Amino acid sequence: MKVLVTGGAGFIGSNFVHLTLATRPEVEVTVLDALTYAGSTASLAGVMDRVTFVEGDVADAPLVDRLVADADVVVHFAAESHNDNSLEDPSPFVRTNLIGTFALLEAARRHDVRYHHISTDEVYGDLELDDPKKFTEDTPYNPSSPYSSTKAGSDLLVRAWVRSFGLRATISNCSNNYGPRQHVEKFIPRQVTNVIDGVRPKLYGAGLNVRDWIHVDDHNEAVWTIVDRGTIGETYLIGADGEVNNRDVVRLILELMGQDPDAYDHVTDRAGHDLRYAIEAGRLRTELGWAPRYGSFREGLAATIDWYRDNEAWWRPMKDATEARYARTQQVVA
Ligand code: NAD
Ligand code: TDX
Repeated sequence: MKVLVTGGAGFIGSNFVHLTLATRPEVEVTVLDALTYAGSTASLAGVMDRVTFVEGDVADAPLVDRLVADADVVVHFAAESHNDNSLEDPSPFVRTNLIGTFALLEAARRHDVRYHHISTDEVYGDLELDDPKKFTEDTPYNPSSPYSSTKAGSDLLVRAWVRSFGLRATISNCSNNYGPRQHVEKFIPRQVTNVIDGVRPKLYGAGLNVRDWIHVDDHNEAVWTIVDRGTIGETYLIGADGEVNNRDVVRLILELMGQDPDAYDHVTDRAGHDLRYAIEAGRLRTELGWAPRYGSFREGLAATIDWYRDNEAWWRPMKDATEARYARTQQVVA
């Protein structure tokens, strides 16, 4: 089987490539990645000689057409992925997340190639802290940010291509991922690398916002489960019942790294900051038989902290520029 992995030099995509090569020797992997600030071939260290790597843009329709024509399956991870960046400049989000997805859908339609679309729970907006309900496949779309609205738009393109053109596609909407090779702009790697550098973690607002954490390998196992056994045209929510508020995550990072759990700062809150995400993954569990392997967030987080301690050469080149960007918009408030 030949798989085209877009965004395979980013966080989740590179972990997907490593997992695929380790567990599915029969699969031939081609990676298409533009190597933006968020992508690096260093994330494919050790496997570059086992993949076909193409540096290019998912919005480059002729290139995408050629690569999709040669694939049996497309798994589309490539995206502009960071909410804070989308508030500063939405334009690359519209281009990559919408125009890029459109180019892939048109190529998959022309060549009748199976397509799997990677998306996020953020398309559903947010929940109140005390809402007993979680997001399900039937929750109405209600995105808050330029990032999540472009992801929502891309999901709707996929649904229309299934209905109107018979595209053989599935969609998955996953909750917040953590694990190795996540960019230091994101919450957990930012705080872990701050602590390594002797800098206090930075909590947006009061820190009561809740995210539903899942290990990246559990997400990627679920993606393969859907590619293997998912029903064409369906959407599957992926989550591992990992709800924790941001303050508790920061306190746990500090504790696991041998620091005072109260040694963090509150900084300027994110505009439009979603309060809570929570996934009900019943369809994936009961219909397709998937279950997460990482039972303990504490253990998964401890292993992730070890990865950042052991791989400073991977993250150090991006750390200063990331913090300089944050310093322009965020001040310590308490
Ligand atoms: P990331 O920012 O770490 O990686 C994105 C990758 O896409 C990078 O390698 C980048 O170079 C590449 N890319 C960006 N623009 C491109 C373009 N125009 N053409 C080709 N390649 C391009 O993102 P991530 O966190 O790994 O997210 C991957 C996917 O998973 C995204 O679709 C995101 O919406 C989705 N998702 C992420 C999470 C999460 O918690 N990180 C949760 C749910 C869903
Ligand atoms: O320094 C920080 N301090 C802080 O309190 C940062 C960077 C974030 N936060 C908060 C904001 C969020 O409530 O932590 C939470 C997580 O923030 P991010 O890592 O930016 O993730 P989020 O905005 O929840 O979106 C993530 O999950 C869904 C991914 O970045 C998306 O790509 C995915 O779709």
